[in-house]
Amino acid sequence: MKRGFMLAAALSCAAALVMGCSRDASGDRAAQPVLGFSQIGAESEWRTANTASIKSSLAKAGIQLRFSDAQQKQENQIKALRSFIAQRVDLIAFSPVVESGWETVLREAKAANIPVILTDRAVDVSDDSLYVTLIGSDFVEEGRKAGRWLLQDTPAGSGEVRIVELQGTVGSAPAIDRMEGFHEVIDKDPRFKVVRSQSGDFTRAKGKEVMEAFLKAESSKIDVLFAHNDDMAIGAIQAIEEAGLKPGKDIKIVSIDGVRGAFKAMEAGKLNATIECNPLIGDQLVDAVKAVLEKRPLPKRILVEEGVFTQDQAAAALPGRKY
Ligand code: GZL
Repeated sequence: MKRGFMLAAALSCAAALVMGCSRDASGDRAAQPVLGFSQIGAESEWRTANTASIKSSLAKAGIQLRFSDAQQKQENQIKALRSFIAQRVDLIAFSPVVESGWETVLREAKAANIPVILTDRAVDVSDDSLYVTLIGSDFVEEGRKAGRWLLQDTPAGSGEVRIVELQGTVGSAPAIDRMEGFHEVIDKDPRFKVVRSQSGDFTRAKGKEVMEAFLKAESSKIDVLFAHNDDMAIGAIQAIEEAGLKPGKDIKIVSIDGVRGAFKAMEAGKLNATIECNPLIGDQLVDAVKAVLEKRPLPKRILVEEGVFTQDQAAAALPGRKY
């Protein structure tokens, strides 16, 4: 009897080792794998949808989630990652608020043999073995798509096109890359000139505040607003209306994300185009977690597919939008 019990215990422990399950409070092997997730915050409709997708997919997959909201502060994310390491979770995943400053804590995770998956945004590290994979969009291409939309929307032979730009969070991968992609396209055409560019930190409130400042400071006409996300564009729309101008007409607006609020603004004629940036990556994260636990190889980069939506498509597309 004793021998049988010992054998069963040994087999279950071996199974747990293979599945990579962590220890629960009593130090016994927990039944479910445990993932520590550090989310940037709840700064935008996009982020809220991203969090909902991750929580729902992990719950469906039976992966235990320890979730932390960093309120857009890097120091809170680093604290959360260190806490996950101390808890000896099976994996860590996070969306890094900015690209730099992660080397030390990622080395601590590596030293603890805890694999790290990046979601949404990239990190700038000297050794890319510090993370398993990055699941997210191609932000440079999103910036190019915004530039291409503007070129095709501008009549041939038009005069100078004066652009103001609401940047995302300073130092974040989407802000850096979207600006790069946008300029890669518009800088080829001398008519286009970015006359003001400042961060609105991806939020509606800051987007409105910075747009108000642009409108007050700019003596000459502003023709176009390029916003790195829809939430800042929606805030800017309020500022443009309060200045007595017509958003979408007096000032054309192109932004990025493709959230429901952007489709409603396009339906109202106040936004001209939104470049989709899909936040619904929960299932892709689950697939990556399972691959890591089962020691299957993963590509360093897992891309998310997305499109471009314009005003004329808004009404038909809105009912089917999932975020
Ligand atoms: C993009 C994501 C950005 C969104 C914003 O993948 O990191 O952060 O564009 C969000 O809406 O705040």
